Formats: sequence, structure tokens, C-alpha cells
Amino acid sequence: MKSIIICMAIAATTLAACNNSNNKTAENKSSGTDTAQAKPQAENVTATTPSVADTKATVSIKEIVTAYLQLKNAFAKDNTNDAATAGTSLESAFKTFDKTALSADQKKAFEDVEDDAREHAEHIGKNGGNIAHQREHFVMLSKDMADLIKTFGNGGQTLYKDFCPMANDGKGAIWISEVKEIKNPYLGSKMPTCGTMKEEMK
Ligand SMILES: [Cu+2]
Repeated sequence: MKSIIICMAIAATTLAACNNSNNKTAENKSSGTDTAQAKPQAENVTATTPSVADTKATVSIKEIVTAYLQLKNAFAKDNTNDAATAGTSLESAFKTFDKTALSADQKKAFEDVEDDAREHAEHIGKNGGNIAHQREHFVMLSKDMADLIKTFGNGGQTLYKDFCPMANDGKGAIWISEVKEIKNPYLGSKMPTCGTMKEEMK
């Protein structure tokens, strides 16, 4: 209980800072999408808003997203070995991703994060038993995933971008989730509900 209060207090005091950093990283296109008020309207247009990706690309990125979510869920349960397994799956999902159907813009967006994300996934895969180190990689991997989903869409699955101000040594970190409730992959059972949902990803 005490830890939850501390978490809430930190979340409240860092809210302004969070919003600032959020604006900085999201300045390219999503001004307003991370506010709760913008959501109902956005929800109504979901079905009619086409993703930039074609069907094939959406299917392919789904494998990447699925492996990432398995990884995230393993971290939420503090399970370093399952995280390693999922990390290796994610690494191979990146390796086997078929880029031939991508437009030039999509290809560039994918290649912008590909090497970085694959390397983080590989390190997570090879560091079963060292969950702290795995989670360090997960901080950067999650940013890559957010970028990918922005470009390729959510593959028909509702996804949320969550933020925990206490993760990453108090510097804060995001993750992507398939569930609305907070299940913190950085703090696990120590503080499972620390964090806030920042954005519903279309
Ligand atoms: Cu490493």
C-alpha cells in the first residue's frame, strides 16, 4: 500500500515533466492524441481510418508485436526465463520480417529501428537470469516498438502506450500493452500497477 502511494505521488509530481517529454518525443504528428479528451472522437473513426500499411505488412508486423507482448508479459511476472524465450522469438520475428511488400517510406521507417530493436531483443534473449539487464534493453526496445506501431498500425489489435515514471532508474520509461489496465513490466510484482496509460495507439 505504501509503495502504491509513493508511486502515485511520483506519478503526480512528475506529470508535468512527463507531459513535456511526451510532447518532445511526439512532436512530429501526435499533438493531442495523448489527451483523454481526444479519444472518444478518435475511436469513432478507427474503422474508417486506413493504416498506412497494406494487409501483408500488417500481418507481418503482428508477429513482431505478438512476440513483444509475450516479452512484456514475462517481465510483468518477473519471469526472466520466459522473457529470454520471448526475446529470442522477437529477434527471429525481426529477422524473418518480409520487407518486399513495403513502400519506400515504410521500408525506411522499418530500417530506422530494425537493427536497434533486433539487438535489444537478442540481448534480452541471451540474458536469462539477469532480469535487471534485460529490462534495461526493454526500455529502448519499447521505444522502437512505439515507432514501428506508429508507422505500421496496430495490426487490428487495440494497443496502449503506458508510462511509468519510476522505471529506468527514475528516468521513466514507456511500454506497449494490449490491455487497458496497468501491469508494469519494469517493476513487476514490486509495484504492478505503477504507471499510467498515455495513449491508445491506432
Ligand atoms: Cu545487453
